[in-house]
Amino acid sequence: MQNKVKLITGACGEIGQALIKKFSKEHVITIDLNKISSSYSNHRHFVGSILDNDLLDEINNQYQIDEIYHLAAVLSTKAEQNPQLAHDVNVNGTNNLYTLSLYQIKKYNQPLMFFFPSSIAIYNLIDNNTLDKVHENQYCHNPYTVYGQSKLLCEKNGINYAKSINNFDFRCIRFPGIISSETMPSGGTSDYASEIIHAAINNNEYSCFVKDETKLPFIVMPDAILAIIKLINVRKNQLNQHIYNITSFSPTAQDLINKMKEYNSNFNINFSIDNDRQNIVDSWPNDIDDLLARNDWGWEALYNFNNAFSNYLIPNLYKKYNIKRNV
Ligand code: AKB
Repeated sequence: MQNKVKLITGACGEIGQALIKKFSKEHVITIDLNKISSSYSNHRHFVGSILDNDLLDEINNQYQIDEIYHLAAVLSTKAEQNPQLAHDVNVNGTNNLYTLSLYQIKKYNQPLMFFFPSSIAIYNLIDNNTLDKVHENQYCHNPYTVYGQSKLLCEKNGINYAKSINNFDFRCIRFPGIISSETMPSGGTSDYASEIIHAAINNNEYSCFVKDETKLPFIVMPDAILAIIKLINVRKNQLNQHIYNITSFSPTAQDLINKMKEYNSNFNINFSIDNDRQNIVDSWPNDIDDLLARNDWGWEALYNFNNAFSNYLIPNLYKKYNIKRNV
């Protein structure tokens, strides 16, 4: 019998690439529409779609899977532009992964941990602008975007399977915007944060598509990965629920710009507001409450707003772009 494997979908996305690195010594198989650039000896990559049932059957027949990290998704801006694609990938694709999990549980009669990244997009505060930190059960009845609706539906389906199928261990984090020094996001709406940072470090002019006062919760990628690893390693009986908020800092777009001006005083920025994207971020909370994650599995971000820049983003960006001195 071969070793059990972890399956990562959406492996070429930002979280996927970081997670593969983290699991470099473990037996991992991955799926993505794209070829993967880095590969480890214990890692087999399938180029294909989570909508391709033949591919999922092949994987089901060849492997025993004990953990699934289902990261493949169409993000908020792209989903609004292409709702049918978003529904197919985000809802039908996730259902296919649930079905694969159930086959595996039946075949091997072993627990299967299913990690699902949800998002602050499941909240809708478009008519309720509050400065309070939003709790897991608030404002989540009618997400503003197709993306938020699909994430919420998949959360509910995951919880229902976990309630009815003993070995199905469903764990989910609602992520804020994630900022990485390694990769650039695409298709999302919180992308402006990474775009500001990468543009400033390269001394490129940037046209910001949201207003300067726009405020969203964010974390940096090492904390996103830390959270996933912490959540999946905690004993199931320690978890009081399936879904957890996590966050670190909540800057405005102007705070991000000011911070980058500390590193590049010549950074040139203008605003060209995209009303559709502005409405999306206006529907999301300014801040979220992650007390449940702190209490149940000891969540705590390593990075705050200041040291995220001084200790993680800036040194790594200088390295990545081969910048020898402060720009
Ligand atoms: C997006 O902007 O769509 C994502 C998210 C907040 O889930 N980054």
